Amino acid sequence: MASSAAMTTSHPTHRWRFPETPRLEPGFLADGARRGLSERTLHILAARGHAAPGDLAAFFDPPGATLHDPGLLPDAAAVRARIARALDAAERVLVFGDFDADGLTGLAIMVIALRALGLDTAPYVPDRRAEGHGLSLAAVQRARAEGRTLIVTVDTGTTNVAEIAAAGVAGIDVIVTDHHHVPARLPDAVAVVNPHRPGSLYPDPRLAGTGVAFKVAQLLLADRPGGAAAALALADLATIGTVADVAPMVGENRAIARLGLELLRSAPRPGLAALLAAAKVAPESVDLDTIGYAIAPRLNAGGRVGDAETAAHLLLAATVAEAEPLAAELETANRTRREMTATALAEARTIADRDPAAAAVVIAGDWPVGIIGLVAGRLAEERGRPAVVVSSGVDPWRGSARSAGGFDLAAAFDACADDFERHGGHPQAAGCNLLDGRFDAFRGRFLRLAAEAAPADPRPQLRLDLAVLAGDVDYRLHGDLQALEPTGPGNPRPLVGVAGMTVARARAANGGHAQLTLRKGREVIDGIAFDRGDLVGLLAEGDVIDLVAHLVSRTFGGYETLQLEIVDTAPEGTLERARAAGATVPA
Ligand SMILES: [Mn+2]
Repeated sequence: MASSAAMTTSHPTHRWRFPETPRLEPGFLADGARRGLSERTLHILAARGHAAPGDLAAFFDPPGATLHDPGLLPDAAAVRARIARALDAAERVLVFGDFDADGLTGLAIMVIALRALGLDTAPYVPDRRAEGHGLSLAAVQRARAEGRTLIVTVDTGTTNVAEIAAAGVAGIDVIVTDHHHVPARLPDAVAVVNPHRPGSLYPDPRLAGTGVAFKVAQLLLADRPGGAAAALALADLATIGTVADVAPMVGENRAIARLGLELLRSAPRPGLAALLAAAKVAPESVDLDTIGYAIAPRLNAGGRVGDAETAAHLLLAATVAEAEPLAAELETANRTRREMTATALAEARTIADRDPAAAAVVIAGDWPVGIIGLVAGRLAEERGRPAVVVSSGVDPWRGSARSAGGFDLAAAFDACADDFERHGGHPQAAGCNLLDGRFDAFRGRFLRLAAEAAPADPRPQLRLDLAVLAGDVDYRLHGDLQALEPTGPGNPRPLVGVAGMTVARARAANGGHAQLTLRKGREVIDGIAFDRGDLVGLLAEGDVIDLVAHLVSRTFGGYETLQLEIVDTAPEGTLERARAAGATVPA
């Protein structure tokens, strides 16, 4: 047993938590064994809520076989009928997509599907600054000017009562496809395809906007020769939008991602091939992380600092030659976006540092509206508390917020509604337009709400999937964890607690990281702790520690080797106490 006189002072910076693991039913274990899954993998799945009959099939069966019937979507019959009429009359169509990666990829899916049916279809992406979110009157005017008598929205439209009425007056029908919150009053559209509609029979409402578009493409292409396969070939686009929108990587989203990753790796469409080349990413190495840090930011960059239509044209490009200049344009926009974000973030940190004890970060500055959400996200992540970043360079002032620690932003913004012209969002992310002169009042109110909700122990929580002894860290464990891929939000990379590793060496690495050499018995294993340069001063050779890490396999000069991506460390014995407590580890 470890003595309390552990020589290290590396106390955990997080609360380590073990989920409650349900008892595994014999049927579940037998099904898992048939699929070649280890008991460790099955325990993780069960603790993540996948222990019901049919859950393993949904998780591991061939993805094409686990997609749901698109005919179950609300208003599916109305969509089919209206598109059939459009084909009969050779109508011209406008597809309206939101300017973020979810909307853009969904827009590309819808345009490709409608063109495959033979409809003259034009894409329309609104300007973030001039038009904002939602179907715009400018788009309705464009449709009218071009003689387009049908608009299909993607990732937006559910709340656009006035704009859809205006389209009706202009003789234009609207089909809404969307996944956003459904208000009491629906617009007067031909169809509102939104799996969140009350009474919807659709089995899995967690689709992103692009996922809904993908399902509508399946619906419309089903009867065509080769149509089913053509629809599945759009899964690459749906995967990008799903990841970018942080939709949970379970259920149908997981099936879409498994199909999509295969396409991205083996045969990326011309626009994505050009984008990956410009980003210096090899297609065969693409995973969901790559989408999150390389692909989605480049698609979004156009909407943030340039022209969002560039990304739409890139996704629709027929050849790499056509796509290359568009990819170069997005590359430039992304670089600009990155520089702007870095400058704004540095200023934002300085302001936030003036009030280090505040339960939330609420700051205003003359920052571009297109990047305040990114700055809020970074601040929330590094400080482990909710962050609201307001741009004071526009009229009205606009704010973007990101949550931390489970704080419900949607509820908090509702409680601050008196200070807003309008507001909206989800528990994790929200936005607002402030009333003139109300920033200070809003700030006070929001900080009080955050303080009331703040936990007694403010350290962020780590949800561990598994606890193992140092000697159990091997390729078999790696294989057991790999079974959960692809991972993402809702199905995160497994976090493993490892008990009793001996520190052989700790040294500082470039970029503020710590590089550790660890011993388990006679073997050594490499560890890297990103942004934890502090560990170098806290750990000494010979210390026996517990740690929390992701287990990764790296290739160096043709050799595969295991590495621990260390998130936190603690004196030996911490992990055992955490498990015994079944909950939070004491500091
Ligand atoms: Mn969306």
